[in-house]
This record gives sequence, C-alpha cells and structure tokens, in this order.
Amino acid sequence: MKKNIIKVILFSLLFAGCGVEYSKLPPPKPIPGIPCPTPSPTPIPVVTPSTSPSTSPNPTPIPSPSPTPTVDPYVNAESIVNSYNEYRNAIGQESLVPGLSCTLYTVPQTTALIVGATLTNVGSFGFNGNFNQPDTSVSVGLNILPTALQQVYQTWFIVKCSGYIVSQNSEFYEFSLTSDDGSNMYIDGGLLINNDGLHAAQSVNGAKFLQANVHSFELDFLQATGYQELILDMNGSAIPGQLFYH
Ligand SMILES: [Ca+2]
Repeated sequence: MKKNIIKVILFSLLFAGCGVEYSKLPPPKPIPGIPCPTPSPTPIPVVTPSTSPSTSPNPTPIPSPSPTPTVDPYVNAESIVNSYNEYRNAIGQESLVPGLSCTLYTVPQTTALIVGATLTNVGSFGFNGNFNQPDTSVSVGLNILPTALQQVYQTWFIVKCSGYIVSQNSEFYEFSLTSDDGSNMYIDGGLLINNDGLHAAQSVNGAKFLQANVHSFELDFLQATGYQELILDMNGSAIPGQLFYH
C-alpha cells in the first residue's frame, strides 16, 4: 500500500503539467529534461460521401426560344385533300397523290386541233411543277416533258395532263392560258379556256367560281412546228404545283 502511494507521487511528479490527472494531488511543476508522453491522437472520423441521390430539386431547364413557325401556304389544300382522300378510301378508291398525270402522244403532221386529233400514245409521267414554258425555239424542248424526252419529241405532239386542282378558298379564280401552238383547259369536266389551233403565242382568259374543294382538271397542249410556249396563270401567277393531285 505504501509502495503504491509512492508510485503515484512519482508519476505525478514526472508527468506534471502534461494534462494527465492521476490523483487529486495539487499539480506539480514539470521537471525540465523529461519529455511528456504523447497522447494518442483522437482518430478523425472518415466522412464517406453520401451516394444517395441529391434531394435538391432538379434545376428548371431554361426553355430555348422557339423558332419562328413556318407558315405552310398550302395547309388548306393539304387539309382538303386529306378529307377528300378519306371519302375516296371509304368508297374503295385510292388516295390522290401530288402532281398531275401526263400522257405524251404523237400526232399526224396534218393535225390542226387538239380536239379530235388522232393520238398515238408514247407514254405517261407524273408532273409536279408549274406550267411556265416561255416562248422558245423548237430545239429547246418542252419543259414539262421528262428531260430525256425533251430532245426527242419537239414537233407534232400533244401532251394531256389530268388530275385535280385544289381550290384553297371559295372564290372567283381568273385563269390565263398562253400557248404556241394550241391548248385547252378543263375544270370540273367543262372546257373553261379554248386556245386550240395552230398559232403563234396567244393568251386566252377564263374565270370560274370554285368552292374550297377538289376539282377535276385537265390541260392539253399541241406543238406542231416552230416556237413553243405554255404558261398557265391563276390570279396573275403560275399555278403552284402543290395544288395539283391525281
Ligand atoms: Ca409551235
């Protein structure tokens, strides 16, 4: 017992001032030259980053400015044709497709009119463009023909393009048909413009009230010899190909 008390006193003397309290004895002063025991450092807890999803709300994306919408000038025509195709399908007919169906014929060199001409069928092709052939030399070729045929058929032929024209609005339409040689235009089964015959470029006009609907259409053209021209305008400008179907 006595030994233990002496040990406590000695330890207290040796490590006094080192922050180690061994008894309730008054703290002695440190003895120079004797190092203090190094206390084991308190382990620093390792912080493991949380892998759980962040609870912060997703940032609201900044909407990019929407581009200026492109106005389709033929949206009415497409809507009208879609409705008409639904009707056609309901009665077992195929849907109309864009463009006209054209047939090329050769004719005898005695032909003076489209109406009543003796026709020899060469072949058919689809046409999605405008009737805008200016007055040009016979060697240029008619621009509504397939390119490969333009140098082959330059005189004594007739082209008949048929199908439908879509009236986007219910209104009067003024048509102007210019041709060298002859031409005829039919709408809703009736001859609206008669520009038939052998002649240099000349224009004939016609007007008709068309309901916003699909109307049967046919344009016939005769080239005999010499220059050729075929221009069909509606209300002052070439009829857009987007209004034709077959
Ligand atoms: Ca001609």
